[in-house]
Amino acid sequence: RKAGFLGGKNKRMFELMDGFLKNDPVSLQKDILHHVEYTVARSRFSFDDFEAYQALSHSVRDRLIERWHDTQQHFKKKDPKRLYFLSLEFLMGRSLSNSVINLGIKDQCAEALSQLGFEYEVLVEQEGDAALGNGGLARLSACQMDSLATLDFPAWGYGLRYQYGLFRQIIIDGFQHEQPDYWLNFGNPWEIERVHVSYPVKFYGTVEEEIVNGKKCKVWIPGETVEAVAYDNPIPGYGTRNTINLRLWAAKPSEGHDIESYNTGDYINAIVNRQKAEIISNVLYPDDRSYQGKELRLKQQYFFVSASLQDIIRRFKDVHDNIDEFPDKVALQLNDTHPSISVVELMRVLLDEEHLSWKKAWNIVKKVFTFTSHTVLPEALEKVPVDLIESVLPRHLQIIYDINFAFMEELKKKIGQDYVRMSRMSIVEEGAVKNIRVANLSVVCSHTVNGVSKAHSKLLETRVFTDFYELWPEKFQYKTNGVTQRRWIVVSNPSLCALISKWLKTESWIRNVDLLTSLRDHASNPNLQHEWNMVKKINKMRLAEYIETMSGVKVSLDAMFDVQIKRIHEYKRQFLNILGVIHRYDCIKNMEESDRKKVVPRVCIIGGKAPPGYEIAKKIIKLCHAVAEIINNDNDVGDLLKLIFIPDYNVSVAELVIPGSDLSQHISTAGHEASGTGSMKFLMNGCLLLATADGSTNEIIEEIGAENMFIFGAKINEVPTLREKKSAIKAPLQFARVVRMVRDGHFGFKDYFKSLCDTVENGKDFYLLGSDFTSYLEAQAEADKAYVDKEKWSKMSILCTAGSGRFSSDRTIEDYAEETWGIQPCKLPS
Ligand code: IMP
Ligand code: B1N
Repeated sequence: RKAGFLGGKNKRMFELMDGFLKNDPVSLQKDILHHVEYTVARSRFSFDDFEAYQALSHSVRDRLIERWHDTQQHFKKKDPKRLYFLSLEFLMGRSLSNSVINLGIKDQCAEALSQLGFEYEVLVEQEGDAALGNGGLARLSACQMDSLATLDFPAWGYGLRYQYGLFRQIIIDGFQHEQPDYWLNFGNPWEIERVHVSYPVKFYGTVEEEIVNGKKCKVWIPGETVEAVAYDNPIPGYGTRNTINLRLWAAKPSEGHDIESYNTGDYINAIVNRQKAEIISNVLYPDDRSYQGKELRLKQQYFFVSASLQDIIRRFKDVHDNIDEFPDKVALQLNDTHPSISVVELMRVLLDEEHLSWKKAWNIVKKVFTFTSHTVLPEALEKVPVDLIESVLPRHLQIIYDINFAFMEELKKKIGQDYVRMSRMSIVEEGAVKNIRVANLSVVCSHTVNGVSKAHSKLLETRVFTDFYELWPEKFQYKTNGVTQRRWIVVSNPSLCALISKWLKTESWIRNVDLLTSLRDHASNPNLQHEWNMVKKINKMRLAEYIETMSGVKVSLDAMFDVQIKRIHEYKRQFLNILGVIHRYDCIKNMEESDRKKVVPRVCIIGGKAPPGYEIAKKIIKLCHAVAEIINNDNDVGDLLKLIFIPDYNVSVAELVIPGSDLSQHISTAGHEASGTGSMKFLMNGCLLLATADGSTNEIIEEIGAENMFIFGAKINEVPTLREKKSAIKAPLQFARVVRMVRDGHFGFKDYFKSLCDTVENGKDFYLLGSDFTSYLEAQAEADKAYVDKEKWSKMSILCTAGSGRFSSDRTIEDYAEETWGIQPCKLPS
């Protein structure tokens, strides 16, 4: 280990450090016991699993901190262009298991613990999830951070440190109830509080004019100031010492907060008011895809953006005097439109604080921002009422108007006086309520706009941003999403990981996932197939045990485990899945006893959270329980069919469920799932997909072939026509029959389910469940047929894993680095 310069006290300090912490089991044991005694403050002769988890985590944390320091120092010395990934959501899940794998110390930890009388696997289970996000978008950020670290990119993540993460779902009588997730209750060893890294963030107030150096300047006099305090979360790479940072901001009252009240002697009230500042980072919004233009949401967005930009500019200025070089050293990635107010904030800083000209400031802004859209529907695009911005961020509203004015002038030059088109493209939406279209702002101010799959990108070009695509086709790109094989195979499926390494005779695929394709050569090998099936069986056993403890239902391991886990949304069509289950049930009931022997037994598993205010989604959850109640207690059916709802689906539940699944469903109405990433995790784990040709599924088809999947339903370009014609087309009889069973109260709660049934009948059925139903049942029948042919199924399963390499976030990040961000790896010497 090298000290910066070896004179005086530095020399002494260097002498006192005996290199890095060691990773042999004895050193780990010493560290664990040290933390038991001095950090957790328990006696080393009496501590329980949770305390052991804490002590182990602190020992791992120490190792992360060493690497974190070295990495940051290295970045500082090399001064490469850095990527800053701005996201309002990160779904990190558990950190212990992931860190231990990435540090390469799992076996040593397990051995150290077993001699102390503890089991590594049991301690891992003590950790709660960090759930600072809703679903796919947030978990994607987490996977991408893992890849950025592993590939040695000089990158940082920035986000918000919510006190309350995504709500916990509990089910009472089949209904979803939300409980707060106060995840910091037992402390969080994975973060480092930086009390001294804090910035003031301003809100409200007025804008005034001042003369600076003989020039007129705008000055924002804020009405409220809140302090942003940094919490750093080290993100270790795999097979490298590089450890990058995820910096999350927490809101704290600022020193100057409400000085007036102190002066007027209202001491108690002044203290109470201080607490109000903390509300900003209190709670994560639990609705994905619905925007309500809430003041608190806007304040959250601006709060984290303002603090992050102050931090980024400060870091830049530490080593650079010339602000013109900013775009050579900084890339700012907007994860959807949620952080997009940062384009305006950077303009404001450059204009009002750096006193640059508009032209110079705009040139910088245009070169640093890149934007990724995760949405398909135009109506899901974020809009903020002008009145709201005017009150919360008065100076920003002026700048937005100025950006829009300049853009409209530029547009006029290019397209002439086409006012209809101009009003479509304007950042300002006129109407009864005047709104800022945040997506338009993001497209105008970014040099690159990415979609999250090939199909999504096409939709962006032809439906969502058509006018912009015509104007600037070169701005538009796409990077198909990916997931990290470290968490989704190595951490969550250790048996499969070992099997793959054995057959590929290397562990290199963990960093170089393309190597997985070599599994294709062995897909028909009976030995591999046998071992492969054993691994699946072990994982199914784990899952079956979980199901039994959670729901009391015993499931057969011979049954096909058929899984749909994701947020509950009408477009994701969990309702279609349940109607399919009802159809299967109905068939079994009406069949001759002798025919029942031919039925392929199924365990249908559904899990996911409904946004708290989304009534129809909540009814779908209740329907699942109501149907399960009847089916699971019907002796005619027995092991042939079970329906299970897994409550409180989250990242760690996914890590358990995905490896134990045979079949998984990704059945959104085509054209609605921008990408989908759950499918990729199943694919990696050798689980077959039953899916519509939507989002990234289209690319999975390209990679492993439709013959190795069960694809059904209308295609993206067929959906609009089907929608127009649907009132003229009668739904198939089978569909009408199962919906009728729900309507007639076969599963109880007749009145309650009425509005749910109404969504798919009487000419409505916006998500086309009726028109896709027949082909859905056919695909299900195909899956049954394939499942009984064990050899065929095993081969298909191996081919899934073999073809999953393209869906690694390593590939996504490499593409972004090269085509969008222009950054290079910056690796710590080992
Ligand atoms: P998809 O909708 O199947 O593409 O799901 C994407 C990913 O989001 C899943 O694989 C999970 O990692 C994550 N996810 C979805 N819903 C939840 C949730 O309620 N809690 C935590 N993670 C979730
Ligand atoms: O982002 C994922 C995609 O794989 C999914 O297809 C897509 O639905 C998802 C507002 C969202 N889009 N929009 C959101 C999340 C939170 C929020 O407050 C919108 N999530 C997606 C990753 O690309």
